[in-house]
Amino acid sequence: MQRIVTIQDISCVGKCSLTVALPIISAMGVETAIIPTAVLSTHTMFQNYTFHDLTDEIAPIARHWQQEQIDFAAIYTGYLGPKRQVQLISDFFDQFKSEDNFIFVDPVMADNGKLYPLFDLDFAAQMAKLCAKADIIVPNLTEACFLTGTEYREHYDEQYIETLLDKLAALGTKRAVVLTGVALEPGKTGVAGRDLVSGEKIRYVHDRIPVSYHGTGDIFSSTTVGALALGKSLQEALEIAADYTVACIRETMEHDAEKKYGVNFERVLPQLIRRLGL
Ligand code: PXL
Repeated sequence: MQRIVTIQDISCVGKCSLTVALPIISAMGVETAIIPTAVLSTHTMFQNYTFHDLTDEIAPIARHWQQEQIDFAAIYTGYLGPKRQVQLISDFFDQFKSEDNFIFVDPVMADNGKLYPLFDLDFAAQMAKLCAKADIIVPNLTEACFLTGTEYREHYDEQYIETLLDKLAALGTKRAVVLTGVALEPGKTGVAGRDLVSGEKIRYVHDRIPVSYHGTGDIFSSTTVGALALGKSLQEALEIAADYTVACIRETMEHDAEKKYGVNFERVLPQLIRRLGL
């Protein structure tokens, strides 16, 4: 059985970060080790959330795992808390990266042209250094702009996307850079990326559902990592993840209007499992 490790916060209510990564990747038949970087009562789109920083746990956990010679088929990072975590995660990569595994960084920090609460430009600069150590990165358009010092645009064309991909590639990421939420045609959205080994384009276009639920980026990344750990190609993994995310949104729209509670990914898991032939 494959084992991956995911490093991100645990927001106790709100279906994002570890509360989606753990169930989804586990349901895909992949063991999911975790390092919780912080415990929050909810994610930061709620008001008055609590935040307990677990930064000091990262290095001792890593040391113990080294003593136990534990290894991982993938290292997947998402939302990271205080800035000094980035250096600790970079050290973790040095300790656990091998020839046989891959590092997947979702540089969670921003959306819709704005940084999330608690993040600043210096964090974005640190995150760019982490992206340099990754095999695969999956920023949304806003995150890509903050990572590369590019002006964010609501309306853009293929040339803007290609330039952004050039700049992301220049960060030093090894295998692929993938932009999420790329909408070049009316009513459609998808991913646009580049395989940095072959130079080939990565594209997937699907229906755009004009509602924005919290945590869907984490669902997308978790599913992509799970599919890659199962041996799918990056193109296939991204398609599986995008289709699952869309299915989660459709299922939720029928029942729940409150966006900050996330999507009903649980109800659509059987569909994902069937598609994977598990
Ligand atoms: O889904 C990204 C995410 C994860 N964790 C926390 C967040 C967010 C986005 O706002 O606040 C705590």
